[in-house]
Amino acid sequence: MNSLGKIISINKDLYTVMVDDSVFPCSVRGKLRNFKLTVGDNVVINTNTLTIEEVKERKNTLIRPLISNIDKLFIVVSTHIPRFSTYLLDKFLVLSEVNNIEPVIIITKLDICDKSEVKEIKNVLKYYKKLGYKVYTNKQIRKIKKEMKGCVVSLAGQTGAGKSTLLNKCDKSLNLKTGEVSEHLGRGKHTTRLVELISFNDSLIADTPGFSSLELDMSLETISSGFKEFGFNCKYSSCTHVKNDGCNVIERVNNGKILKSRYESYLKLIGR
Ligand SMILES: Nc1nc2c(ncn2[C@@H]2O[C@H](COP(=O)(O)OP(=O)(O)OP(=O)(O)O)[C@@H](O)[C@H]2O)c(=O)[nH]1
Ligand SMILES: [Mg+2]
Ligand SMILES: [Zn+2]
Repeated sequence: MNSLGKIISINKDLYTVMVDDSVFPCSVRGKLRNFKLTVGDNVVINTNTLTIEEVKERKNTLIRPLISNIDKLFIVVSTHIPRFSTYLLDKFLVLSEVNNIEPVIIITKLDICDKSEVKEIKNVLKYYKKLGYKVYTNKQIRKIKKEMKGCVVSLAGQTGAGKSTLLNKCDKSLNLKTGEVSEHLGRGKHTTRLVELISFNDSLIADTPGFSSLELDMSLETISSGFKEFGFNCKYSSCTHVKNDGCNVIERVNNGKILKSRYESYLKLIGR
């Protein structure tokens, strides 16, 4: 019998496929052998032969870790060890925007962050809220669980940011391994290694390794489109916002309408 399911983990040639509440260990056959299936793929399986027969079109795919069909990206941002980085945050936001994934920003380690620094960070985050992004702290578990409901969610964020810790707070029985952050390096050691979708709270969640080597392999136009406040009303239709000759974006950076660090992230992402 054929059933529609979702790949929740891949280990070498073994594909674990979830159909409703059951899990089937499957292999791949025929022409699909040459196709790189990913966690999150919606597939048709034959429940007698335990083979994947067909893969459905994806709505998006993230690479490193490889995962498809994400509804929401929980961007976990540490305020202290590893240090708060608007650049990383902006990078993940661009990644979400261009892949049509709703981003949710979750701030961690406020308890060990300097009070004055917390104030500064909260001020910066006001700008993101004004852009329409949801921002929570990792203490707001009830709200975060509500965000998950009915969704396929991937976590993203630096190693050591507190992704696994956050999921453990959502559900103790998950018992995900969390790691010590090296004080010296200010970063973790990739405690989470495998990518798999975990089913809980009426949602599917991927706790991911830290995306430490996240590269945005995108064109300048695509990166630019990921900064939603930039808009398209510049002097030139194909403005790259790097020359100060009437560029609307630069003007808005100069008069404080666009957060300076956002613009700096943009320049860094396009290699300027
Ligand atoms: N003080 C404090 N420590 C935290 C918080 N969140 C996480 N930690 C600690 O930070 C360390 C790293 O947390 P993890 O949850 O393993 O980080 P991760 O993002 O899953 O890291 P990788 O799996 O390597 O990507 C652990 O020692 C946690 O206990 C927080 O809000 N406050
Ligand atoms: Mg982890
Ligand atoms: Zn411009």
